[in-house]
Amino acid sequence: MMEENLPEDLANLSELDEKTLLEVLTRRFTQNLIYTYIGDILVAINPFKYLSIYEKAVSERYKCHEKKSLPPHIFAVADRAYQSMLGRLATGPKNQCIVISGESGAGKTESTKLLLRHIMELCKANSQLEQQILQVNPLLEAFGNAQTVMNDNSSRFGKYIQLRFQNSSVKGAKINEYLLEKSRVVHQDEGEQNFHIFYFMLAGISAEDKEIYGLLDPTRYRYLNGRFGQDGMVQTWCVKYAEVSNAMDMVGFEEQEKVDMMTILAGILSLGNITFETTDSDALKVSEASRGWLKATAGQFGVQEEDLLKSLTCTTSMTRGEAIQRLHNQQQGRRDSIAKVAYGRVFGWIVSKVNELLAPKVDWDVELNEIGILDIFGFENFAVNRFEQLCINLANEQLQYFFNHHIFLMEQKEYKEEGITWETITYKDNKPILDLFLTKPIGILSLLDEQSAFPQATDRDFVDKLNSKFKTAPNFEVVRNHTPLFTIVHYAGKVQYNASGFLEKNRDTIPANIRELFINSVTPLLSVLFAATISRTGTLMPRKAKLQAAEDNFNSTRKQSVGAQFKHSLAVLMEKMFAAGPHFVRCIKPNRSKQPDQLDSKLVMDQLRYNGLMETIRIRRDGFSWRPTFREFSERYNILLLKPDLPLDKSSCMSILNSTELSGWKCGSSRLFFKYWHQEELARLLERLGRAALVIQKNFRARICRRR
Ligand code: AOV
Ligand code: MG
Repeated sequence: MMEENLPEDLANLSELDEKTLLEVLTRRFTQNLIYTYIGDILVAINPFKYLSIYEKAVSERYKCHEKKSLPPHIFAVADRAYQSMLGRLATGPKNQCIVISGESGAGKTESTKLLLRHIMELCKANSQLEQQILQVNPLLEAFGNAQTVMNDNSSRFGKYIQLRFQNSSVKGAKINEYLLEKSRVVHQDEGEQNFHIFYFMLAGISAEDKEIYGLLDPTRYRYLNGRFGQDGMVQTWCVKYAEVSNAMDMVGFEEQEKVDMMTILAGILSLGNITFETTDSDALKVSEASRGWLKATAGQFGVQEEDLLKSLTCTTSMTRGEAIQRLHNQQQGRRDSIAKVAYGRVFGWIVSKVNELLAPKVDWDVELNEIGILDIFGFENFAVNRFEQLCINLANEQLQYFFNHHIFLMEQKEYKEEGITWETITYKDNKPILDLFLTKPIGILSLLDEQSAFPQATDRDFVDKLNSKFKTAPNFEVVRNHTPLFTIVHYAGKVQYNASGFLEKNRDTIPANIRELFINSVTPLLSVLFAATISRTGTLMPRKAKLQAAEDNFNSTRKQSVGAQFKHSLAVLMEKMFAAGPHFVRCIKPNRSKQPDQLDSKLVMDQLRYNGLMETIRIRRDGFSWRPTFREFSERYNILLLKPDLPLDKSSCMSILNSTELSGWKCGSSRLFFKYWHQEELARLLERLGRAALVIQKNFRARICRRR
């Protein structure tokens, strides 16, 4: 195939079959052309190497450009979202969302960073706010990303970044985070690591600070599996630590807050080294050997040693208003929950602090428009898949559904309603899988909640329930095994889940005495984290508002299970996204070994298939992605006839269209049907008429004013 046979837009392929599609993408990839359009959708193949296509000179060219005039690029998506928000491109909602999907390691987070960078360039943000917004990423990645077998920098939380604009300039940002994988703090599978920040800190901290925080030889920490930097990463981590520390300063964290954060992290590491042994009376106690760690942890957490000991070994329960204490024998589990909850709170606090610092500083009545960028954890299928993978994969199902809904469902529904001749394109609808998870009262999450409410229920009971309810469901498979296993046939493939720990993780309760322990900490940040209310919107509330908010939000969400909370936040997110103008980036992973210049045809083909890319090409080639109503269209383009007071109806639309050379559009009963490129052609006509139109508009307004 010659260069000229490599289309930049797959919707222009005349011959369409899987083989051709794969061949085009492969050839483009070998020429480092990682981006390809399907109409207005961007397909991006992870190059796993540095490409010179992100330099400043390039991003300059992609400012307010015409899509056809430049090769496909992630910057073009940012530009389009920005122009759409400003209403420069077409009719439709002002708020925009960019939805990035793809499996783990496909390049979503890197794409997000490039999008952010380009949008900041586009709006020529004032340099401080711009820098702050850009610095949030290294900070969140340090605390929320980790090495997994699929991705060396895998996002272990989902995020929706909302950039807020007043006209064309950015005024602030807000981040929503979803479901940090806290269990990673205390356990990592083979070939995986803890959150980056632990390694960065241990590698980058000065000898003096190490002493202050009470940090010891990194290979001694059990939560790091006794491994540290065998692969020659220490130098990199050291640089990263400086970067994170710098990012914290830039975003606006105070010195004391940084010190507290690091001390808490050090405390978590020491805590992990506390072990237990059986006493003569068969109870468990802290082993003699780990007395030193107990003391160290207490110091780092700023709590009394006896209090820490008590919260590790005793359970307090309230019976008839009286606190009853009893020894329990799950110290190890207790130790790990303390570590998880402390880390989770630190992460939540960072996000809330960032939101506080980046909140738009404008009057309340100023109208702000928004561009949201969604970067979640990609589809995962490991050797062992746990509760976290179930939630992650559910989120991916939801995104796939969002894509299908926009691209196939809504569009084809409108052809039918409006009497457009159309040969239906079938696509793989994943609604049944979503229903399997979300239906009330018998979806997987509801059944999980039901079981979680019984203190005596086991993970086995939960799986038995699933088996009996879903044995005939098309996307569920029963697994006969003494381990509680079950299989879900996801849109992106079959995943076998191990339900051990599901109930406990779903309940995620913090024992009362752990909370009390931390409230009494002399480390200011720790006591704030446990005393203060972190509102649902992610901001720390001032003390006054606290009680009320505690009633309103916190308590109610606390009582909810993790599954129910996640389901709720997904629903809120979807509502927001459905109301915005969507832009899609579909990331493809070229190989499993994270190598440059290697494309595994089978792996890529699988992704093309489950993403529904063949069908997407077909609908973008034959279909009409822009479908304004007569009113919307005439309201915007009547000006092309230099008669702004024409009625907003079909006849005006026809007059406008007949006055242009546009072809290939169709007319329905209440709306017009256009190819995505028509938007640009009309925008160009508007621009050409711009000056004249402006003058006319001005005169028109003046006339109205005089009349009044
Ligand atoms: P993900 O976000 O989709 O996975 P990342 O964006 O973290 O994946 O990408 C994984 C790795 O691929 C990065 O760390 C880079 O090394 C490389 N990479 C991705 N995109 C590019 C690019 N455009 N140019 C150069 N290298 C790239 V996960 O978060 O695991 O679902 O939870
Ligand atoms: Mg990621």
